[in-house]
Amino acid sequence: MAARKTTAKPNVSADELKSYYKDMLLIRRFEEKAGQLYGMGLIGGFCHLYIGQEAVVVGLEAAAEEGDKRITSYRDHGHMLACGMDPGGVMAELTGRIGGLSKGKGGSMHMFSKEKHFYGGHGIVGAQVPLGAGLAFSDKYKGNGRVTFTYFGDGAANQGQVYETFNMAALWDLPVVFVIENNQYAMGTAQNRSTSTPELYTRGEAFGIKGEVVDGMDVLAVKAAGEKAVKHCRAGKGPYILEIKTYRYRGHSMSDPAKYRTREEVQKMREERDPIDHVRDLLLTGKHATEDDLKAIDKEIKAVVSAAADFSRESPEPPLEELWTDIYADA
Ligand SMILES: Cc1ncc(C[n+]2csc(CCOP(=O)(O)OP(=O)(O)O)c2C)c(N)n1
Ligand SMILES: [Mg+2]
Repeated sequence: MAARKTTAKPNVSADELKSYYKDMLLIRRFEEKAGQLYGMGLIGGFCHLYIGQEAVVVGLEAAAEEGDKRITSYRDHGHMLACGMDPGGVMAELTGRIGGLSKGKGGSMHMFSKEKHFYGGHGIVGAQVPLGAGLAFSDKYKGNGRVTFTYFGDGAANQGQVYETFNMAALWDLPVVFVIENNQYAMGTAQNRSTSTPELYTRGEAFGIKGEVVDGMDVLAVKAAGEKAVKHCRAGKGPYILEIKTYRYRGHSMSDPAKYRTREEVQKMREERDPIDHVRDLLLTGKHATEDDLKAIDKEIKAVVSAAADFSRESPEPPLEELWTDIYADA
């Protein structure tokens, strides 16, 4: 990806820009804190950080309306924060405490929110794709005008169940936006080593599904593409594919030896393409905010994240009896 030229006058209000800045910064600082807690041994099991990819969820949430649904993979903390789930509840789930969104029994990959229409958190690569189409099927059946954002990775895009889902979603004109978060790697495998046709946005062509490629380091580009996709779905025209080109700065998970790419590659992306720095530049060069305004936002976000971290350490571990609850649906 080429270095970006900052446009001083984007077609967006100062308040909107500030809210994207805040939302992305919350994810960044939250994930950094989660990384620290993991290093201190307070988080067990798997933990996949989203740092670098923040503009994807924040841009798409800006295109969503109340009642729209979202479902994603195990790299899910950013999605939860972006749709308004409580940072304390997410962090306490990471530390396995009763105050966590799954009462400390699910961990990083298994959190849900009925209220925010967030359907997980799925550890099996690609498993959320047919489930996302199922959610869209239910909305279509009810005729409620809602859309489901079904997120998956570039690695998952090579899975068979994705294509069975594309077929059914197109056949039934389901209101689902398939969001391929192409961060260029699937664990330690670069896309060019695993993928015969790298233009993932064309993968729906055989089923008659339109798609487009989007700069995932530019929150405004993501929002614009999201709005177009959502409009298509709400008009009853069926599914839409967005291949969003992004990049993860951290390893696949906390236990990644990171031998498959150079430090320089990561550093270059951070320096030239960072999605948060981009909005920061837009705010400053457009005179929508001063350095002091941004410092105040940074302080506010830090306070939210440190309160979440405190809660995640103070909340007790679930009592043993909790092992037998939430197993079966209420009769
Ligand atoms: C069915 C299945 N196969 C393999 C794995 C192991 N696995 C976990 S994540 C992953 C890579 C997925 O990469 P991608 O879809 O690009 O998502 P990203 O991690 O980059 O967000 C693999 C192979 C799994 N969890 N499930
Ligand atoms: Mg990937």
